[in-house]
Amino acid sequence: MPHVVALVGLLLSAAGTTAPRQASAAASATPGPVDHATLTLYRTHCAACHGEGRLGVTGPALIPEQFERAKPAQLVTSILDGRPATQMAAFKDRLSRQQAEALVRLILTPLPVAPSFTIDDVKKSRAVPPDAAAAPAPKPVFAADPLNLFFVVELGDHHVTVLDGDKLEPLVRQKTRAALHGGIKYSPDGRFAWWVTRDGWITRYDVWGLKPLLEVRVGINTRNIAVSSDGKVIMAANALPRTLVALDAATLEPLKVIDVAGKDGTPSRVSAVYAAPPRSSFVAALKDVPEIWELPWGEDERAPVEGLVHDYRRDSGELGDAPRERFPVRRIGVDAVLDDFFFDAKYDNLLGASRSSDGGHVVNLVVGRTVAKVPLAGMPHLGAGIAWDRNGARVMATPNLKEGVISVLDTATWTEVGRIKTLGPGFFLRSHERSRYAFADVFFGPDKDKVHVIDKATLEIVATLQPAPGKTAAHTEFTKDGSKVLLSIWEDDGALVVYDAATLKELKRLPMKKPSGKYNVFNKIKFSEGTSH
Ligand code: DHE
Repeated sequence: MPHVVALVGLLLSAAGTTAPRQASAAASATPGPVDHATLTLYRTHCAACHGEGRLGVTGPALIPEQFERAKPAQLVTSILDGRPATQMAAFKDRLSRQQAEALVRLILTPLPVAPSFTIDDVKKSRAVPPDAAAAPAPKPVFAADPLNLFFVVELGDHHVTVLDGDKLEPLVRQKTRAALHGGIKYSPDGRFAWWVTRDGWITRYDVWGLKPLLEVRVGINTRNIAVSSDGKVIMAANALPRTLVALDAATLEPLKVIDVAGKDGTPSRVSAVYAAPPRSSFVAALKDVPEIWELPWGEDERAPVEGLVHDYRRDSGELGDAPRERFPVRRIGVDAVLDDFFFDAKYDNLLGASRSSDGGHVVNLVVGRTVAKVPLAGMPHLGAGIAWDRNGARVMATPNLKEGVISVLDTATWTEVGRIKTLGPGFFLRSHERSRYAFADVFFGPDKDKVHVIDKATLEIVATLQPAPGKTAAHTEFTKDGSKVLLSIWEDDGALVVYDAATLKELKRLPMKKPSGKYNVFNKIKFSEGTSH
């Protein structure tokens, strides 16, 4: 890997020009100068798993972008004590606290040149995991309804548990790479699943065979993936490097790596990528420039996209005699950087959250411009928004990461029709077409062990569940028929609690290790209005 060698050179030269710092018992582990002794420690103890260039091998990349949310003291503890349920061993018998702090200073020092992950790197990473099936199973290896399976992510020890959604019993517990984040994505027929880790590893999984099939790495710090509604393409959104990566969904061969930069050339991280089935396109939220990108996924990019009122490329004369190009980028300029999107049912409009505190912006994808602004409080978590019909209007509701409030908006007028006060900020909201209730957690603050049950007609909180006092309770998902709700007790010694969705009576508790998200195959592939997509 030539770029890794180059990076080691840059890393060494950067360290060499920096004055070594006096070691002291009080030295902090915040970023700062790094000396050659620390680089030697890194090479001796870390490089085999984390790579000479700190870009990750079997262990994750050790660069600041990877640890934006971690405190230096936590990283020191990870080095000295190891990380439970990962391959990260405890180094306290080999390293002093000062040495661990020096290593954390190195880890938190940016690389002099932004690391790259090229299409060749993607290709080379493609591999068959050791526990993979030789081929997809010709029929389900279980008797359960394949469309009523749940894939439950257990963050505690990096597993995905597949549950029979009728009996609510585990079928298999699949080991995954560390730090799986975001929803499990399914092929349109529910036959295959894909998931992605924060350090860019995508797994293709055989839902009938209950075995992994293939893996590929698409980046160093990946945000999420989306699957085209024909099931043929996966698009991955990266924060590092600043790229979108299109893959053949079946073979995980890279089709294209797209550098992401604004019209003026400013490189941008991608916040998230979404599939917009009626538009046959992917829509990407960019983190550093005020643009939204739309990329049609069809093979003949000059053919009109089905469902588009105007073919913007034909209208703008953009097509001309240009050669056919896969995944051409349509840039939609917006007034502010928008990340975290909610889409209306037809995917004509999206509501994007502006982090520059002027609330939500409604962008019409047909005409390609902002058509409304919505004064939303705090930091709405639009990706977790849900929709339903209320009093003859189509409404959507979004939880809020900063304030104890759920905003309810009319999606025709984009005006606020309700504001539900909760016990604190929350992460996730869930419902189902057949349920009168929506479930909202209170992820942050002292009431994190409570989950509100909201009547979708009156917008009132009709019950507050507290399945395990003192323990975080969050993220619900309904069974295919909407009759039961599964809720996580989000702790290492956690559980999945099953409730009757109408009576709210607890039916069952399945012990699990920090269960986070759970994804019902049917609800996901049918784009249920009560779940995120
Ligand atoms: Fe997530 C989904 C971004 C922190 C658990 N989160 C997503 C998605 C995005 C996102 C873009 C949609 C992915 C998809 O399914 O396609 N998450 C972010 C952030 O920007 C944020 C706030 C900061 C960050 O670290 O990136 C963040 N998320 C977290 C957590 O701290 C959570 C609670 C624990 C974790 O796993 O790191 C967390 N995010 C989740 C879960 C989903 C998710 C469980 C899937 C929700 C769903 O029901 O679809």
